[in-house]
Amino acid sequence: MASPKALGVLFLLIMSGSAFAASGDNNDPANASGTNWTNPDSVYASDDARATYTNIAQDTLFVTDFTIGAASGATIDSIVVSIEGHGTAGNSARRTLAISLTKDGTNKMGDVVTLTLLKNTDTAQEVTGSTNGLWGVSWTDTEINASTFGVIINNNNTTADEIRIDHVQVKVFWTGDVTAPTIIQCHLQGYGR
Ligand SMILES: [Ca+2]
Ligand SMILES: [Ca+2]
Repeated sequence: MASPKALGVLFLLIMSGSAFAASGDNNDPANASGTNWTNPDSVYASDDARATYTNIAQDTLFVTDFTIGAASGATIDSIVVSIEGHGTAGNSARRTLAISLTKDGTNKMGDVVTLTLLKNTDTAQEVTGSTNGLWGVSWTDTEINASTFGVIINNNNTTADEIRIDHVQVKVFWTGDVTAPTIIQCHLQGYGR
């Protein structure tokens, strides 16, 4: 039996690319605003505190600053938006949202996709662009990592039935991490003697 001293113990920690971000991670927003939306920043977390909207003007809810952390030089393959919330109307058209993406935090880019919320029951639902997983838009890692990248949400209906959104998340899938892995810690203990 080898003595404990003779046993080599190797600890190796490798970090790749940007700090712990991975393709396909769920990302939470850190910025939200919208005229006539009440408590817009409630969309940051799934906690049953909700942003609500009862106006008939279809004002935009801007949700940005997702800190995606896509690798430098990566090819952006698809973008998935998840909306957790519900509506109060019996008529499903009055629980329907129009969802699109933005690069600059203000203007819609590419596809606008509709999503019908459930009645009075929070459920997280995922949506992707109708043309392809990129919402009909080309994206660079710089654009996807920008604090102004995000989701634009509008009530798709002009009635005052209440819309309630608990949580908004974005998943971005990418390939081609061109950043070489970096060994940041290496310990060799008790090896040999
Ligand atoms: Ca909830
Ligand atoms: Ca919430």
